[in-house]
Amino acid sequence: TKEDVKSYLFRNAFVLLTVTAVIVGTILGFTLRPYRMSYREVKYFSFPGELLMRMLQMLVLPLIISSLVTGMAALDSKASGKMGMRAVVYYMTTTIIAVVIGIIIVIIIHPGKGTKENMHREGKIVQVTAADAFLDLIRYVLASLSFGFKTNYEKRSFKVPIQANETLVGAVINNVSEAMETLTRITEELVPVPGSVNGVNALGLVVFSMCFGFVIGNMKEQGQALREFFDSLNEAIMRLVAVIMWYAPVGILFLIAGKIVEMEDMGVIGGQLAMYTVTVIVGLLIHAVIVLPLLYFLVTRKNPWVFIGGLLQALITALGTSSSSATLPITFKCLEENNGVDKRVTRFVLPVGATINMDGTALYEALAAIFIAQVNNFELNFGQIITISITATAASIGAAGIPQAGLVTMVIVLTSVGLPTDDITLIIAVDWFLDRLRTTTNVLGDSLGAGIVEHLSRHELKNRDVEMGNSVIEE
Ligand code: DAS
Repeated sequence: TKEDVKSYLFRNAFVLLTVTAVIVGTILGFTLRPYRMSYREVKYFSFPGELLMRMLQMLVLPLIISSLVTGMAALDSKASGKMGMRAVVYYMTTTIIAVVIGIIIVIIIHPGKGTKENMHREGKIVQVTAADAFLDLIRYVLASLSFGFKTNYEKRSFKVPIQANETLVGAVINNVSEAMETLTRITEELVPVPGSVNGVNALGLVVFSMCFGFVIGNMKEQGQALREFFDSLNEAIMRLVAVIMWYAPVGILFLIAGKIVEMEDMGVIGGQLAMYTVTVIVGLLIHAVIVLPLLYFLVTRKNPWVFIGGLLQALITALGTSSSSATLPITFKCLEENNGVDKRVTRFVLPVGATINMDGTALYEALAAIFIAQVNNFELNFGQIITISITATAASIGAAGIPQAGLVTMVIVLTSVGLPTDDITLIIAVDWFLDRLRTTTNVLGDSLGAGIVEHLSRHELKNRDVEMGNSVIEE
């Protein structure tokens, strides 16, 4: 119908605008670079981009809470249990595949060449065994649960960085607003991350909102008021998202241009680092362009490229913001409106995915750790490679969906095999760029996951519709 044609054009106008924003932003950035703007000028110039970041972040918190609560409340416990299982199996499988790709690629391409000078660094390398890591974990949990770790245990007495354990304990929050501060603190303590923004302890919020939604879902009439409240909150947030989407192309343009204007000179980036960058790109491409679409096709028998086409705006927003949390509102819009994914699935699966499922980050962490080992002439044995793959998975789960969080959780991976954490500085120069690519991969993984989980859960969803007397749309 005429309406359909209109909405089709409308949608594509959006995608076109966003793609144009990336191109114009890149050109503008490179054109202005030679003028060497001062720090202050760059800040002013990047203002429209910063504004987009902030607007999106503003929505993340109420969006995560309202969508998870309503998502959980809309399903019966059996359906949510099954759906949750499917999501977790998908997350784990794809994350492990990503890690394996990262390891294989970095071993084959071998971007890091140890030099004589690097050999002196060996003094810095501390051997940490799996037993050390395990003992530290137990000590930490005991200390923080019963005695308060700050007074009785000096943080530095742990061989394994405590933030790995803090992630674990952080899954249970004692104060919703405090949860939002935790991550910022951890981030600031470790490395002064350039351009880091206030983070949200999303994992704690996810767990809390799920429990809350589960309880309300089982409350029958008494829960009705709360169900309606969160439903309506969710709807209101999504309407705000619709407004912000109009501004998104402008924001993305300036985010990209601003970054190009302020980035370090390419000349500083040596041969090894360039090779490393290429290796990361190759790894991410294999995962995002081959593995994930193939998996989607094998499970659903639908064309993955049509699905990915509907996601373009979310993917470009991820590229522009380098934050999967900030992209979350747009991911919702794309999946629900362009790809018609059931809201009960997106609400339930997306916030969890954006928090714990980070294929790009996992691939990158394993790859970067092995690169650092190569630079240090540090021979990794098979056991250490396994350790890296396990800790890279954990580190990607622990990383928040904020810019360069993956760089911070790298510490966990490096320490697990005794590599010097100072060497993270070797890769900082290119991280702003690689961060954007891995964030895009992360968002792609979450979105395809929602499509896969919806397909696998179609019977439960249909049964629930029948039960609730909703009109069932036949496939
Ligand atoms: N940039 C993060 C994200 O939002 C993760 C990372 O730093 O790897 O996905």
